[in-house]
Amino acid sequence: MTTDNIKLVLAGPVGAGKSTALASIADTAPVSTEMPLLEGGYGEKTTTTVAMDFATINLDGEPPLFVYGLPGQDHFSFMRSIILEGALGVILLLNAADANIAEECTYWLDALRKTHPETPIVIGITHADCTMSFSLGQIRAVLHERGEMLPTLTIDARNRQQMHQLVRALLSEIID
Ligand SMILES: Nc1nc2c(ncn2[C@@H]2O[C@H](COP(=O)(O)OP(=O)(O)O)[C@@H](O)[C@H]2O)c(=O)[nH]1
Ligand SMILES: [Mg+2]
Repeated sequence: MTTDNIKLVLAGPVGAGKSTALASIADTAPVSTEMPLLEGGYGEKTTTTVAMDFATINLDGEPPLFVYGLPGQDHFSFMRSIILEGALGVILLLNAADANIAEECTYWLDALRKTHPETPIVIGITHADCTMSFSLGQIRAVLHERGEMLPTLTIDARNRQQMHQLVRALLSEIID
């Protein structure tokens, strides 16, 4: 496989940390389409991604990676297939502080697998520092049930090094 033009996609629900993750790893100023949330806020969040986020990243002097963030809201789900077109891998970010994290995991894997049954996916669990009630076992159970073996790491989307680790985990799945 050539490593030219590697397109990766960040997926996951509103508030998981997709836009933050992209800003953390970006080596070019991220392009973002943040707009005020229509119906009040979501926790402390008052804006959301309506079309996509985009940035390029450079790892270890390799050719740049092109990373696109999907909008999390259902309302903009029509954008997902457009952005996923040609993606070589997907990072699914899930929020550990969301009591429905297992359902979110199922929802997003269903949505991704419907159009991309074979595309490598890695899962990043954010906000683990915000909750005592999350355990990785919740995600492992979902994956086990589906028969999917997806690398799953706990990361902070604000942390560049941890995000690089997640991208590297995805690249090794792609190049496998
Ligand atoms: N405490 C904590 N905050 C995080 C973490 N990851 C992301 N955030 C914050 O979560 C908020 C929502 O992130 P955002 O990137 O807008 O989510 P998006 O809707 O998926 O794009 C931001 O305020 C981030 O700084 C994490 O691991 N821990
Ligand atoms: Mg966003």
